[in-house]
Amino acid sequence: SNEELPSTDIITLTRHVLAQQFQLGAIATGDLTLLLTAIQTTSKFIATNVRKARLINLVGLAGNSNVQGEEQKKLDVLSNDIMVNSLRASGKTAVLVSEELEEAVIIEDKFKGKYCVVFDPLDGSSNIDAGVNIGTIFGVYQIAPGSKGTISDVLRPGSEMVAAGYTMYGSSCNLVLSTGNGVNGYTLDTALGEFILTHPDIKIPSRGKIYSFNEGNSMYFHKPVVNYLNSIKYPTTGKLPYSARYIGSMVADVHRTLLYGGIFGYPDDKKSKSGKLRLLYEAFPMAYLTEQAGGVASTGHGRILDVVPTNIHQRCPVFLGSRDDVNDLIRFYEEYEKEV
Ligand code: P6P
Repeated sequence: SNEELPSTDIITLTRHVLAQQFQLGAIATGDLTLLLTAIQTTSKFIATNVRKARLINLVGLAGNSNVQGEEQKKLDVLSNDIMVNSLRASGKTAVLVSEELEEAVIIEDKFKGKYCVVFDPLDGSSNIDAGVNIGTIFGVYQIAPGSKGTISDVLRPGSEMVAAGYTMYGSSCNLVLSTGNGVNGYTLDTALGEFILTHPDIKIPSRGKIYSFNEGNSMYFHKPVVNYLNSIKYPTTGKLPYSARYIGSMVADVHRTLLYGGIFGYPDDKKSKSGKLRLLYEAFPMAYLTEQAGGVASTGHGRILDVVPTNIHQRCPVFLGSRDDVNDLIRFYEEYEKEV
């Protein structure tokens, strides 16, 4: 019969990454692929727990113990524990930085590998009760040649990352990843327990029609941001105004920006002098993905990926998205800096 035969050529994340590593020639030892497999496993665990937590919250169980009566760990703590344990057990990591941990984790020699992973295990978790999409954000450095794996291996510009990605937990579980050769999106097939390639070679449109800022901070915004926003809300050149979309969960706002185009911004302002988003495990990975998808990611004063971190939890202003839109914003900073 002519009904659609199931595709026998499904491309799993692991197969796709391996194929890309082989394209890089013999240097690929498979270590990065194994590390990414560990990251995939954590994403599946977290997806399950996020879904379960929604169910448990929905049935409105009393207090904060779950059906087994165990102490209900906060989801972001649980997600952090899953990631630290899985990444350590992979034997491929040397240094871990988590939004949940004040200090970096230096992996003991027995389990030590050559990669450093910086991550926010469950970004936007304050939104979970509202059913808003939340996610895991991660970036990967290879330890510097000759280094044993210390904090200095992660206090490096995002341009030195070898991979970055996020997993978004929503109606489906989407993992978006780059290992330096473009950006690909995978969707978790829960029946197979595999991430399947669904968005090959994501390219962000050169210009969009959406701006994504928390305008509740408008009274604190610096002049260049005010002037830029006015230019797209009250266009004088006969163009249509941009549409406002702000979810308040970085993974969801960035995912929409990568697919639809436009600009996402969390500026520094009079209230937050370096903005709110963290440099290592929010700004760097999202800037890496944005550039790999053909977009621009700026602090307003320079390329996000060129920033040299001095503290693993420092914050950074973020403007990222379509090339033409972010360049428009940068021009307002350049004009302002000429005036002062
Ligand atoms: P605001 C979530 O708490 C988060 O860290 C990011 O996911 C999100 O982009 C940002 O904060 C939202 O912050 O101040 O607009 O609520």
